[in-house]
Amino acid sequence: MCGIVGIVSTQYVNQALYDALTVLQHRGQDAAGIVTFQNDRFYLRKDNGLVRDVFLAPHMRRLVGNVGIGHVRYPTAGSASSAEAQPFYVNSPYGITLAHNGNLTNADDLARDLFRTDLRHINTNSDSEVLLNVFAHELQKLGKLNPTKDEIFSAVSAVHKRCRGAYAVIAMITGYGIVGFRDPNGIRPACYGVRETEEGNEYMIASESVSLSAAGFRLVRDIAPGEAVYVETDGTLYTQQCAESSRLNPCIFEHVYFARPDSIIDKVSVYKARLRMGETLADKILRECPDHDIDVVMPIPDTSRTSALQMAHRLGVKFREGFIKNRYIGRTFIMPGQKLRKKSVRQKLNPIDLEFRGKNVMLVDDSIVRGTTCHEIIQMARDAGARKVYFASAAPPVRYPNVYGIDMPSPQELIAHDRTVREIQELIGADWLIYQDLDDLISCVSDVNPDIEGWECSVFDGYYITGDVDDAYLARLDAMRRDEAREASQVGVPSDNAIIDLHNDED
Ligand code: PIN
Repeated sequence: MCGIVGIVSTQYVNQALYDALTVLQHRGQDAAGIVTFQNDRFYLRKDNGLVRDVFLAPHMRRLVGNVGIGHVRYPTAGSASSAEAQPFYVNSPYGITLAHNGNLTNADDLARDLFRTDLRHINTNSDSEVLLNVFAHELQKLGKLNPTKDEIFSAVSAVHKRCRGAYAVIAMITGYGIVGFRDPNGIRPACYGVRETEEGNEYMIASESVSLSAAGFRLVRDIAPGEAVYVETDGTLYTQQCAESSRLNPCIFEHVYFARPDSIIDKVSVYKARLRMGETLADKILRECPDHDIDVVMPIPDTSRTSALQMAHRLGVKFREGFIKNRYIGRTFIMPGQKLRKKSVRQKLNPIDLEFRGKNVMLVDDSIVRGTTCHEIIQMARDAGARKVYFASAAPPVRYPNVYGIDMPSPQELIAHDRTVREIQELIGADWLIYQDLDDLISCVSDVNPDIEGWECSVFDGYYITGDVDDAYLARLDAMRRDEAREASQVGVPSDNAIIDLHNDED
């Protein structure tokens, strides 16, 4: 998962981009980058690390200009080195830089075509570099010295024709402006907003609305699936639908876990969706076990807090914070073995024993992926004196890999892959395990925006909306993820292939 932002302003954008990336930091802590331009030159700074570590004062001073884009990266399959930090740059035509969130499912074929037919060289394993070159090639084909908005939109149309998968993109065309677009299913989020100033309108395009509101931009709307938004350097904005056919099928996992609760995505409030997840879970508990003996509902911080709160309210039982999270924990390094995992969970979370002693506790998490942390947490609850430990997941069982930009472990590492709920309950050591039903989860995010035709739920149901994901593709992806995990564990690099660490590591 990654975060992207682009700004056209009446003043220098370096600080505003930095601030926006900080607000989007939860979407990726692995690498960060900003590129700006002034007087037909662009200025780029990118590296591995958190926003606060990548941009020091001297870097910021060099990022001059009123137009720029930025990126925070969480690595997806095939991208791990600092050479793959974004934005990517290609010098022809015009000088284009690009920031991408998502994953192209036909990147290998595209890379081959780019080399053989378009005579373009791809120097990394990143599908984002492929996407940039497709866009650049399609713009170059038009052969114009100065690109018009229509030519830029037609290059986006050509990208839609060639690229498959998920992509929310912001590209900057040096000297001209920025263009943001979303794939024809709108899988990954992107929205834009305006800030009216005396000098004229300023625009921001970003992954999540929270980065707009935090910087004083008013959310105008989400970019529609297949649509492009082009903002020229003088602040003139154009929009156009660039896909032949489009349907809005946003990723449901944004609401489960990735997005910040103070964001609104495709008109759906993430916070409200999480509240509803707590309600539907409570209703399921009451359906399945009307005489339950839950004394207290406890979130596993942080994401699940919203759902847990509402679940407790609906059940009419106490809500308590039983686990306190250490906000200052550093990165955990992969060292194979259960011992380390145990240590890292216990470093991150500490129980308040009093809240557990003699109680039947219902622990709530946003999702269960590998199941390793919940096993440890359940044991901690028992050690703290809980009588019974129940566990609820605000999301359904995660059973399938994600190919649209969420770095899930390989299927064999997913605890729910090929297992029943009772088997999982036993493995994690809970007295009772309850999962959200997929229909309920969908109901939590639906009914707000009639334009949403369906949800991208592949990690739960194994259905891949783009229609091009076959067993061979999944096997290749799996092999790549395993190789990366093996390499990472050999050299002892930070554990950025584990979804469990995504928010926990650095915040
Ligand atoms: C962590 C959110 N959340 C916790 C991410 C753990 C799965 N894990 C997904 C649960 S936070 S595991 O709230 O953002 O800090 O099943 O893979 O062990």
